Amino acid sequence: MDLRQGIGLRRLGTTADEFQQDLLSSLYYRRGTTVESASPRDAYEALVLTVRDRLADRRARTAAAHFASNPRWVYYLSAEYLLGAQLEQNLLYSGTGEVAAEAVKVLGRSLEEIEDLDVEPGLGNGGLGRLAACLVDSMATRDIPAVGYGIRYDFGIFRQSLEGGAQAERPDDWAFQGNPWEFPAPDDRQVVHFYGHTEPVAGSPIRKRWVPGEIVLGEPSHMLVPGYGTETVNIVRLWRARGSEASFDLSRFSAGQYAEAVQEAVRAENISKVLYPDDSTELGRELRLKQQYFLCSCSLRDIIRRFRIRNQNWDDFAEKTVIQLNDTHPTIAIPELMRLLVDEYELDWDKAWSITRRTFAYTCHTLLPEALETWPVHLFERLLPRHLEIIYLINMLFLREVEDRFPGDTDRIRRMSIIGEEGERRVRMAHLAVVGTEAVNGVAELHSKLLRETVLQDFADLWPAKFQNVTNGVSPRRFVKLANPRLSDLITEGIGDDGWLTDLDKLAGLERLAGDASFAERWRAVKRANKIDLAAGDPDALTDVMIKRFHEYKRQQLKLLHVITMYHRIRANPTGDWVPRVVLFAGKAAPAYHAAKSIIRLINAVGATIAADPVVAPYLKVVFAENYNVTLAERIIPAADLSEQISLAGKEASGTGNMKLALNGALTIGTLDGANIEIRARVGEDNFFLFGLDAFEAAEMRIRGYHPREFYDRDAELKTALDSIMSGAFGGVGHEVAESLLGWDEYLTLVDYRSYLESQDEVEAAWRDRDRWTRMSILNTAHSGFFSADRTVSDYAARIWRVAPVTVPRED
Ligand code: CR6
Repeated sequence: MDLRQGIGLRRLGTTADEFQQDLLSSLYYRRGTTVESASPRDAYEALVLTVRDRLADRRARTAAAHFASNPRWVYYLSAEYLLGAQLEQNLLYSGTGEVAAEAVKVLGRSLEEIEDLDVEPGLGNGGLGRLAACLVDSMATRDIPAVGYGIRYDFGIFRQSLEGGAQAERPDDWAFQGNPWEFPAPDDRQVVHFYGHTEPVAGSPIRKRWVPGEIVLGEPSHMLVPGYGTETVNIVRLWRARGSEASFDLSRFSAGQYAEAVQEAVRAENISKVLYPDDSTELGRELRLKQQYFLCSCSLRDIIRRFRIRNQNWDDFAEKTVIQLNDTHPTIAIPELMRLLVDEYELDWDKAWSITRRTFAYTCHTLLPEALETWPVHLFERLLPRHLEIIYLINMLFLREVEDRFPGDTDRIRRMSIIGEEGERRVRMAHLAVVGTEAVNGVAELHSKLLRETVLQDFADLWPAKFQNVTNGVSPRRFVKLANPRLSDLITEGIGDDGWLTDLDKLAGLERLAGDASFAERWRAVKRANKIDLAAGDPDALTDVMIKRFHEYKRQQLKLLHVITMYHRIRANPTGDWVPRVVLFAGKAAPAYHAAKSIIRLINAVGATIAADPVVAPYLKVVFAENYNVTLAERIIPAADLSEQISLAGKEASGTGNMKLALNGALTIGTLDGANIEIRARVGEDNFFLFGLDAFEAAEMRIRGYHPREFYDRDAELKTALDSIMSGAFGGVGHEVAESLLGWDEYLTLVDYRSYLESQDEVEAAWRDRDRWTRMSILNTAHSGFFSADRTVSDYAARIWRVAPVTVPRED
């Protein structure tokens, strides 16, 4: 399929010469500059455009193939995308890395220098956002027709720095110099309504007219999402909020009221300003809900627009469309689709509801009650009056269904209602998401089981078949091939080809090499070279990493108690045979999460004390790498020996950092939580350091009543560690951390402390036996193939989406 035929466009070349020609064209015609006067930014943008053109070519062929086959589409709705830096990835995916490296010489710069200018889009917070990016990558790789929808935040994530050891936040203006990867599509702009009131429609008991109080425009742009080893290029479409033309008040401007003249436009634009605005104020909560609705309204209208290009009949909508809700943030899409179908397209309620229910699927990503969203009814009433009416009707019909199944069980009805009546009346978004979808899944076996047995138990009783598990996965391209080229080459050599990049189970081919001394030697050499690149400390020391968001349930404080205990042990016995360790932390704490920020502060205080102690410093080093993001993860992961996955069992839904680290040959020390369980089952008990309570024991312990002081009194080393914090041994920092551990210890840190330390002793024993450690490391990689996001996507495709791939023909 040559789309250029008939319009006289030339085919893009594949040789270094041709690439160079195109690079120079980009520089002259699109940057408007010359080789002599090109700035580093010009060189960067010219290269991006040249690479982007090659993907745009494939994108055009993909769109044509999709149009021709009118397939069933997956639409992924997500508040976050952490796409990572694009240039290196797109060079790999377009197969132009080598020619580009050659071609850029004409600009007098190396590819590496240019790549340094490629900043990652800051459009997400943590695992959920990175998962979204891995899934869209794998959907394209598996030729699944898909669009990811999101918001183009100006400030999707803050930049973290340390000031006096404490986290400081600054805005991260990731697109300050523009984002050359993005294609604006102003013609697909959407109009979004807020506030106002509803009015009855004559002749219809159900339909309503919504008279809005505010109108905002959603302007889309898209980023290309190429598949690896295939022709498919999908897109992520991101919405940015703008005021309408009418939002600029010219008469006020003329009267010198400059701020007032633009206030409405500013208010509109605030919708896509930041991700998860602080919701501790009423205004903040309203802005969050506004954002969620903005994403859903724009995306649904776009989805319907796309549907109607090739289809006329609403009966086909649910056949042609599946909309995956990434957590509850886009749940408002359910009543929005009802509103569009009933009020705007005039379908009757039952038909609309049948379509809606069959269209959506919901992935839950948490078990923490505080993370399950609820919105005050009064907020809905003011911001989205029509949606509240629709939710009430959905709820009424749903509760009737419950009553039919469980007659007289009023307690159950109260528990299951979409409207929570305890205290302030609130809309329970997770309930709405379960009621309005065809499938609900958790993100790891344990998580899905706990969802069915605890948080969503009533729903699982009612609709057992609705509940599924799809274990998360990660992109082997980004997190092995791009992040760890040395290991990738060694793997390819060991297995014989690079087919593992799209069929990660092939890593099992490494198993037979686990006992091969010369292979093991090279495996170690790769790790060592990666550690030298990272430059966090002695490359021969055990590199022990804990990289993830800061949250008390993840228990960075437990890792810290281990560090403090090691510090005391070494001081007490300076001539002991200690295993040298570099303990590396990286991660951000939510700006308003004070307890997490105190832990960061204490880590740095302990690190400084150790660094200044000549007895301990040769054996123990604490490093805090600032501003953790995808790019930094790609540097740390290849250098890790030990992966800390030490959340309290039952709290981490899945984790995906655990998978990335295991794939790169780090050994895991972890609890029976989230995907750790599945990692351990695959890599083998002998190759995993297990400790701590399981989820059942942890829940029991909480119920029985837990007194952290008892653990403190019983364990001399634990006592010493906590006492040293309390007595100010670490620059007087950390009182509140110790106090919360001794007072309440929400996440049972002190309970698991002893077991964790014992497990760390086993880590050291294994580390001392170099050959054993290397063998374990190789086996971790060999048996982690299951954790490819390609497998995750295949699971979704087969069990939830029921979509078939569409092959995009190669250019011939
Ligand atoms: N914080 C889970 O906590 C999981 C990811 C992706 C999380 C984490 O265990 O791996 O989602 N949950 O499924 C939410 O964001 C609500 C996360 O990233």
